[in-house]
Amino acid sequence: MINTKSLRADFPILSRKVHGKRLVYLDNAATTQKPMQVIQAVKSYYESHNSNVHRAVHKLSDEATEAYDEAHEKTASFISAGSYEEIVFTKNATEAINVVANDFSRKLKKGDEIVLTQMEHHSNLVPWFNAAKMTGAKIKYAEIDGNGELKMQQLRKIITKKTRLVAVTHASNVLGTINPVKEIAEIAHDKGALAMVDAAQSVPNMPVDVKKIGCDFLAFSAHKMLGPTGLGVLYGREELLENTEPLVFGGDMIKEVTFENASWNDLPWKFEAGTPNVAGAAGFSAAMDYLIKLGMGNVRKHELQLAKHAMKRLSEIRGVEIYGPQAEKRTGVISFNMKDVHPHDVSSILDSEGIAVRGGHHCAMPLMRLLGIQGSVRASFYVYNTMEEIDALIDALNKVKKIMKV
Ligand code: 7TS
Repeated sequence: MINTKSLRADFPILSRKVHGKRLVYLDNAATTQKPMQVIQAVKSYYESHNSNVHRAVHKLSDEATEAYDEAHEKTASFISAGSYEEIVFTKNATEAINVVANDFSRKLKKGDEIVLTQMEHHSNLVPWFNAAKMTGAKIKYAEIDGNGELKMQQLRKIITKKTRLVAVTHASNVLGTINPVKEIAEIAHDKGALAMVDAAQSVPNMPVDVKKIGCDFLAFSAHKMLGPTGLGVLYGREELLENTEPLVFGGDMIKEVTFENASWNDLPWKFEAGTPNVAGAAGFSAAMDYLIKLGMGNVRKHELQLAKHAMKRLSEIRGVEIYGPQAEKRTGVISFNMKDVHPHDVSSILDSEGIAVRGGHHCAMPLMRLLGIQGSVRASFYVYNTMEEIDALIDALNKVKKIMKV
């Protein structure tokens, strides 16, 4: 089990005050806080090893290159990919999805179909709109039921011989719903389609094994799993990445350049044009080490405990409506609304109590429309959150009711 008491001491920001109150940080689905080990890794990189990678033959460049390449290898092992060649570092999960969508926008034909779900983040919607617009391909949606879970029967029906790709979130950033991505990848493959998983909300929160899932592509961000901002990951099966066009062109992604032409570097470097985020990679390695030490199974258990407690306590407040499935079927993400109070008002009052949650559409406007709401309040938990912090959230929500007279 996770011992939050000793673990919290690793996170300097958790001891700061907000509006004179102790910080209760419950906005982890947006980004997580960073432990000293990660901050130290970035600092030590700049203090002692800073150099460019994959070019000069001097000691510092060797060290920077080693740190950067090692981060790829660690990532491959973290999600059980075949090798570091299958791990592309991008700016964030959004860019990772765009690499794949860009390639599809060159290859799709009129009449081809892409299947998405109604619970996607804008990052796994808008790039596909662009691919569809460029090619005349059609987008279809797997629907969700009243519990915020995918209707698997309907999903099976809309994946056909015309489907080229099924792109689905592993866990919803609004509902918390964990989707059966292994089953979905199997259904896609049965029809000859590829399967892409948006794992921005799953790799940080539970054990994820790309081989077990059987997906073709998978995307996530370091900053949602204790790592630095500015670093994302695209996993792709080697033979698929070999046949995927780069999104960005320039230095370091080439093998040979003449005045007329260029050939691409080996995987994964052909996707990593320009000077990459080496310091971010050093920090990300430290973040993965931290999570490996905790054990991703324990991370999942801890979040489940918090989600159960939060759902029980939230449902005791009259006028609070929670969206999405029961705790066992979700990550530590809970979206809710308080009757007759705008989510921004709830978030503002919580902020004045030192409690950070997100209020709004959570970059999932179509899902909001489907739920018949403009937005929601979202509390999302991570390894350092405690039962007492959830109780503080509940006390503050009761205060909201008093202030708003509802
Ligand atoms: N996919 C999902 C499911 C997400 O939740 C997010 C970010 C992304 C993709 C994009 O990740 P990025 O690192 O490229 O930004 N979600 C959120 C959120 O829920 N609140 O802030 C960012």
